[in-house]
Amino acid sequence: MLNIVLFGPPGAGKGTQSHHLIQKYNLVHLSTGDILRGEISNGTPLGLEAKKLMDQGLLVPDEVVIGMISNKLDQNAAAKGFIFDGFPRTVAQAEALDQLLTSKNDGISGMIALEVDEEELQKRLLIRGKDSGRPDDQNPEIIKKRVAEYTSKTAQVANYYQSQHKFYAVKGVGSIDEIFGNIVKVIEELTK
Ligand code: B4P
Repeated sequence: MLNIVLFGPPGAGKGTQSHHLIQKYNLVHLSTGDILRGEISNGTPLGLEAKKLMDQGLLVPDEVVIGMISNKLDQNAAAKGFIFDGFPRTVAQAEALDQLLTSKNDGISGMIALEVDEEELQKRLLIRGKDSGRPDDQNPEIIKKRVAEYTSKTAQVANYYQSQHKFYAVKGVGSIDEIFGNIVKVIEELTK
């Protein structure tokens, strides 16, 4: 199976590139951000709890997102592979994902990290905030908080995959097609 972790700070283009990748490789897209926003719009207890944290730019507890991913893996047992978008965001989540996949005789093929500077991230998210209505995209202070959460809790997830020799960095600035082409080159190497 082809299992890719698409990694990067908020607004790096993970969601954008995931949509292209699932079409090209016929994979299942698992975005914890999208799943959580689905829970919020359905008004579930989980969604109500998650919203309080997401609106402040904070991460949702590990056990919540790990449980969600575990359910999605079970629901998609026949998948050819997965794009993990926005997950894992902590080392505990990365360890849990490895355990879940190992129990299915599977594993992560590689992590692809989109590299984008903070000024560009701010710009992109504020533009998206104008149309998306996402509260976490509309306030520069909340965006800064999300980037701070990324720096303090999420950036180290790259070291986790680096130590397994599964880490690949791709420049995340440029046209969407150009970035997609560079991601595809990494995947072609991985699947040779
Ligand atoms: P996410 O939904 O994962 O949000 P994100 O990091 O902002 O999105 P992404 O990087 O995918 O941005 P996109 O491609 O859309 O998380 C939201 C919140 O959910 C988190 O803050 C947290 O609270 C919670 N959460 C989610 N997962 C969690 C987990 N595992 N553990 C704990 N909490 C979790 O790109 C952004 C914008 O840039 C778009 O408007 C796009 O059009 C634009 N763009 C993309 N590529 C571009 C390019 N090349 N050039 C110019 N613009 C580009």
